[in-house]
Amino acid sequence: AFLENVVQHEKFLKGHYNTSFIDTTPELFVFPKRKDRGTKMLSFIGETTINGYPGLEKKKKPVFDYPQIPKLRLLDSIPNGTKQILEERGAEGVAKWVKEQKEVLLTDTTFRDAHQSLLATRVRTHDLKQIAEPTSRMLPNLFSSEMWGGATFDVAMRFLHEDPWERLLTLRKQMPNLLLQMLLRSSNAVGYTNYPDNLIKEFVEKSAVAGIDVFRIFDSLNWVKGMTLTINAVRESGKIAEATMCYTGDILDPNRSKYDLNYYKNLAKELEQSGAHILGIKDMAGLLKPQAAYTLVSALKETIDIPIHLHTHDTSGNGIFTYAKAIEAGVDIVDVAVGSMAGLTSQPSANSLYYALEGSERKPNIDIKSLEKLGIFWEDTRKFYQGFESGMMAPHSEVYEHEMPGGQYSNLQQQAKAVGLKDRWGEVKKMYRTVNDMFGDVVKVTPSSKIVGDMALFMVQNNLTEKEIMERGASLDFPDSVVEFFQGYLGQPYKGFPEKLQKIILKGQVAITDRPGELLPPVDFEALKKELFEKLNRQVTDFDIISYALYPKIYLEQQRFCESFGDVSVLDTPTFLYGLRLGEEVEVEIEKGKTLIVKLVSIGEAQKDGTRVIYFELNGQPREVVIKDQN
Ligand code: 3PY
Ligand code: ZN
Repeated sequence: AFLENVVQHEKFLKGHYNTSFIDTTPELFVFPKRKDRGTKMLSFIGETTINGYPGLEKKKKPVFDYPQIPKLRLLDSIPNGTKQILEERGAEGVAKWVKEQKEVLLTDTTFRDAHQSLLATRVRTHDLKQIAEPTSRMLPNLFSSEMWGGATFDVAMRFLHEDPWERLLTLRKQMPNLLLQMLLRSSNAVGYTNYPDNLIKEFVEKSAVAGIDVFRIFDSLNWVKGMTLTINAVRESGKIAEATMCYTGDILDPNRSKYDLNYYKNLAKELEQSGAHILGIKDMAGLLKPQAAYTLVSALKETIDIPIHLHTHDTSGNGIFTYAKAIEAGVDIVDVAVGSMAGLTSQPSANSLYYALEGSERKPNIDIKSLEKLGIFWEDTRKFYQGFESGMMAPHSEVYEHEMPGGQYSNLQQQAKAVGLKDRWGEVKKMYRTVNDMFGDVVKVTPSSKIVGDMALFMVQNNLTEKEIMERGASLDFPDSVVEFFQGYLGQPYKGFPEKLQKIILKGQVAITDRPGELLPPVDFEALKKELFEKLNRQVTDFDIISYALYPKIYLEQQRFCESFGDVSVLDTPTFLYGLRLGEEVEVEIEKGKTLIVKLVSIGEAQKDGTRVIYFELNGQPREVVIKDQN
């Protein structure tokens, strides 16, 4: 093992060694633990079989149809796409190419926002990688695939027990022809809080290296000052900076004059001047009504020269109508999802848009039969995650009232359930809007939307009204996120904070008005590397260090989870979420060419200490694990 460590060491490989190499390289003496992958995996399957999966109602494992992967002629090479345009012409070249296209271009959000919005972000890499290459072969004319960022980063570690970087690297290989796009919360990266500047730069640089081509950058308060550093970092990486403004309010409503047409025109101009290659309009809740879309896009087309990329959610059911009007006004790219993962809180359906534009010269250049085939795969795959559906069954025009982002709807619902407010969800939604108004009508998108959500939960849970907050707020302990927001740690809202409420919440603490990233001490990556190495007893990659810097607790928990249960990303999703039925047998490919056959033989009676023995067969050999029954 020692020799192996030496010859595999990066310094050794680069020839950077001399007589002190062994003395000064302590990691050479760290040997991998003998791992019994089989036992770890059986422990996880046993655990899930007996205790269920966190956040899912425990029930008998349903029988699922296995999702059909479209049959393709794999001998043909993958057709070229926008990725090759970026490689040949650079970011500016892509922007120019976009403007030259007559038809509307499409971004497919199925791999990110669609499931973030419908299934609480739970879709696993295991499923994505079944369909990534077919997607890139069947939809080579997409502008991009949005497949990373937003909530996927922390959910991957926290709930799916996988490495988000692995997902990116895997999909990058399988989709070599498409621009891969991520959602980046600017100075909040893929988290819920501001990070130091050097961490943001490092995150962008490494995401670009790992495969991201288009960075949709937004600030949760539309604060341009919070975006310029990120835009510059993306430009320096040679990738596409899609600087984005979040749409809130209603430009058609004279009573909502805070965010009027001029507000958006000025913002767009500022973002263009800040170096955006593309302007994003992020209608995260689906509030942009059709006529407003026409007015907004027409005005922006006259204001800026860069292409415009529109994102909406179909919550109200008006998504296709909104897109049709935006397309009429000249929008260049719109976000859609594959039919069976579209609609409601997700993006409008690519399939429906295709038919809606029949007869128009801007009809997208996309193969509808391919979309339908991919839809069949997703229809079955979605069923695996049924327990995470929000329960919304029909278009929900209430969204124009509560204004909750599509990506937040199912998550806040889970949060409400977790604090015992499942039956008061209606009140939570109403309170969400009340809090918005109390906060001075703020842009609500992660993380500002989370703060509005936290406050709404806090008020419903404690049966508090707006009046009570204003009258006896001094005696209340507000959620930390709310306090930090009013301290200015997410940046500055347009037209400032409501002063009276700010005083009540801060209770004499000072608020900052500078950019938070400037005030935070820079991350010492070398020190973190050392710290992690000591904690984990293994070599750590640059990706590990970033994950740890962004989410220290969750990252370490995930590492501990791996020590106990191994790499569970290899399990099929029904087994991952529900375990096994008695007598059921599954094949698990633990690495290329190496498959384990796992069968659940029987479950022992509960012992006095609450444990049960679970009897398996692993490749035909009897094996048992002991699991504590938490029921
Ligand atoms: C995110 O930031 O994750 C969002 O999807 C916001 O809409
Ligand atoms: Zn969205």
